[in-house]
Amino acid sequence: MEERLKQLQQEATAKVEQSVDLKQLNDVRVAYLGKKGPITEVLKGMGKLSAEERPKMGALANEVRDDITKAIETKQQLLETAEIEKKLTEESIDVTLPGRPVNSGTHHPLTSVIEDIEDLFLSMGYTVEEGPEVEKDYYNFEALNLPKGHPARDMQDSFYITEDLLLRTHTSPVQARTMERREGKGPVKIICPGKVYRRDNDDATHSHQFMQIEGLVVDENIRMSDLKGTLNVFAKRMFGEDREIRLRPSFFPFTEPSVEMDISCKICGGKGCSVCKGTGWIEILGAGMVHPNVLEMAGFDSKKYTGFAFGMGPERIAMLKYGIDDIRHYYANDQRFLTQFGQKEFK
Ligand code: 2U9
Repeated sequence: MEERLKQLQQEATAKVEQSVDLKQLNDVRVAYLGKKGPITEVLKGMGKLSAEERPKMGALANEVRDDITKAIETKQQLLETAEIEKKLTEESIDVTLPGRPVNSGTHHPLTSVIEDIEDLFLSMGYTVEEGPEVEKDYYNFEALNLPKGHPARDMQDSFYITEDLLLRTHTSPVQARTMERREGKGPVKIICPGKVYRRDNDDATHSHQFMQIEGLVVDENIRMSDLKGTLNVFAKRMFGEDREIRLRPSFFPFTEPSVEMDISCKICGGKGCSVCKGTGWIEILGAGMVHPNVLEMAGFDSKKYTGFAFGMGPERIAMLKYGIDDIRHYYANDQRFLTQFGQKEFK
């Protein structure tokens, strides 16, 4: 029996040594130490031994089993380490490889121009106000001195949703709503950027949806000279300190008197060219003193308060600033156009 146990020990440790992976090693464990293995088989024959031999053989069998177990454990550790190392070398990455370029977006030119204009007026103490694009007829027209039947509110020119609701045709209703919320108390000093809608056929200079930025100042003693000074600062900061402005008389239902503002043409320096159509001046925006009817309808006492307002189209401003020749470029989402305005490049 002693011979058999020693032989089993030699055989098992040799097989443990020869195992090349964890599966083979486990097969050895099951074959030699399992319930149906040869060591169990040998122990079953212990009953036939004499009383002196039995404990000796028992001790030897335990020793053999412990030896095989230890050999398996040592080999298991070796194989596990080898497996981890193999995985690490196979899965290693080359950290010296150059990175893949990532496409990063840029500001849309209209967004840049709108943010520049916002920053400019914020620096002069204005706040930015926004409002709904689906607007009530009252705020879009009535409150702005455009009563029912006024030619400027022709059904053909606006997108009506119901008899009383339409897509706003300008951002002026935002000013009307803001004034109403202030309950007749000045000062009001706001700019209102946003999308507006008109029933136009799209071409190089018209779009059924475009942007506007309007401004409104209402307080005691606001005069035309305040408007002119503000617009002069705006024109010079936006287009360059060497630009001159001029105001021409105009008409808007919500302002009286009303004006249109031109800036001197930078291309020809006032001599006349194709950009300024030979006049030396370029039209930039409309403005005027807030009509007393508009002040009263929003709950302001027109004997105590006066105000000025102005409105401009960021598409036109960006066209002049960047030399863009077709309004449809803004909405086509063509990367060849868009990438010209950001600091970062699409790759
Ligand atoms: C209130 C009172 C007065 C807003 C004004 C203009 C003149 C104007 C257009 C120019 C070209 C917009 O982009 S455009 O189509 N706007 O000329 N807008 S005064 O006057 C207001 C607005 C609200 C309560």
